[in-house]
Amino acid sequence: MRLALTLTLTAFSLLSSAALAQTPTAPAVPAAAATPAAPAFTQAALPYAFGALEPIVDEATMRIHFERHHGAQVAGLNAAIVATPAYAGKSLEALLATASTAPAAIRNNAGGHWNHSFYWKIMAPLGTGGAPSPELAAAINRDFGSLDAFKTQFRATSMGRFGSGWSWLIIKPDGKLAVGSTPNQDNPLMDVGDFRGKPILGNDVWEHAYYLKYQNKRADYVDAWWSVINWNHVSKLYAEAVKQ
Ligand code: MN3
Repeated sequence: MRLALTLTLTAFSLLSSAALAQTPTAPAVPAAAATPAAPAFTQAALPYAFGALEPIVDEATMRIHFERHHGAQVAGLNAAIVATPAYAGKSLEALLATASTAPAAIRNNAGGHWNHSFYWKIMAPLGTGGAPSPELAAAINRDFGSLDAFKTQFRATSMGRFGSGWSWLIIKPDGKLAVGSTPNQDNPLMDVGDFRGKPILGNDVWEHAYYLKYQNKRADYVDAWWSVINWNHVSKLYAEAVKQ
């Protein structure tokens, strides 16, 4: 005990001497903050209850889709960034913009996280989603002829996606609206493919989005889905996009 105390005191006096020997010419710089950990991506809460889109999207599908499918993509994205630190600290949008050169785990999970976060918000319980704003309605009429003609094209695009993917309504760089589809978890914000622009509406046509209720009948899901569109939110996205 005495030895330990002596050693401690000796060490202390040595340190003090060393400190006194220094003649700082500049104010002491605070110790550098610890390097922040890579920002973990997190899943925002659903803007409604799991059963809120019944009977169009059933509660079990919503729960599994949100908790397991989307949840796994958020966890997978965080794990992929830990595995490839060059991607740490980038925003989700930045990851999408460079997806063509990213590892598959980054591309797929970043896409999945963005796509699902978007998808939850462009839906709303029956009777609450409103209608396209006059500005959006005018743009739809200008570029598709009518709302019904747009829906017909969107439906055909959704049905034409072989396997898994998404169908989208985007604003192209030239300001025009366009409908198209992307495979897997790709989206029009990625630097891949030639269908690029700012999405304002998108439907998940992976079987996991509809199979429990609609089984193989994707067309029934796509047709029913219009009644839970949050046109108020889609109109807001349109207004924001054309303002930029
Ligand atoms: Mn999905």
